[in-house]
Amino acid sequence: MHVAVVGAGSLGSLLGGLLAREHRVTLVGRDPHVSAIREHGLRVTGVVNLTISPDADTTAPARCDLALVTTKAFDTAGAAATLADTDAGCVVSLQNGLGNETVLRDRLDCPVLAGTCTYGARRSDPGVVACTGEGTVTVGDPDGGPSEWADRVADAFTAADIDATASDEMPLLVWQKLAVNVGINATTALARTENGALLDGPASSVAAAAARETATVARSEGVDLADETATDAVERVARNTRANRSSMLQDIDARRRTEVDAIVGPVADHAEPTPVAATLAGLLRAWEAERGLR
Ligand code: KPL
Repeated sequence: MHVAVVGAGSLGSLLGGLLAREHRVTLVGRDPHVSAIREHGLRVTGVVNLTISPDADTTAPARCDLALVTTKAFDTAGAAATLADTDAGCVVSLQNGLGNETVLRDRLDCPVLAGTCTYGARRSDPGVVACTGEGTVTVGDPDGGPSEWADRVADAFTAADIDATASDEMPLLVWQKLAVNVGINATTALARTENGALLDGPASSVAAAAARETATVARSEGVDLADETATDAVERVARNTRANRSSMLQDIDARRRTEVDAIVGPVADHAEPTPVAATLAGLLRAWEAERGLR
């Protein structure tokens, strides 16, 4: 299978490197990362160790069987533009936040799937990505229900030794992941702590309250996410990734724009009262505004 990965940041580079063990992979990203991969290959360090040579380019290939979108949520329209001239069999969003599949579907003429991924990744130098934790990939129709493409994509991941499943319950899984990201990313970004600090530290009640608000909003949107399922998921992920700096904290550390609008926005800006999420979003947006990032 030919897989194009649009957004060769940390997660995209890691998944592309792992998939290249079995498939032809084109990593679509920016220099100097792309040039480094062309010259020396991609080095994966940490939990998985390998050096591999996927294709790397700043533009998408003319054809591919599968395109994975791993850009930041605010770059989704840009990812769709990158893929506009690509004849792709199927596109899978493996991004944070809500609404990415709608943006892709509105702009692309092929099946679009939703996906979640629990691998941890961090990019250090050009051409290098660290795997900070092995995880699983789940793909499926964003509206729920069976999908032949989801089965095919899960099989392609599995063939490359990546634990993957196709699910017909993506709306629930996407909202559950959102609860984890609202609870963990926003809180750790503002408190400047590693994920493990949410297990029993002073910010743990903030993360749990934000997860409960996410579950309330999910239910009001017709997705049956229980409060306890959301708070349990936050606790489980904080435990499994206790040494990680969340992607939002990494953005704050690097003084980059965060994914606050796609992650916290759907909860903070909802008609349901969500005071904790609204406070988290307000503080993160103020941080961005102060630095001219929004
Ligand atoms: O997805 C993540 C992120 O950092 O974006 C979690 C699961 C919170 C791991 O850090």
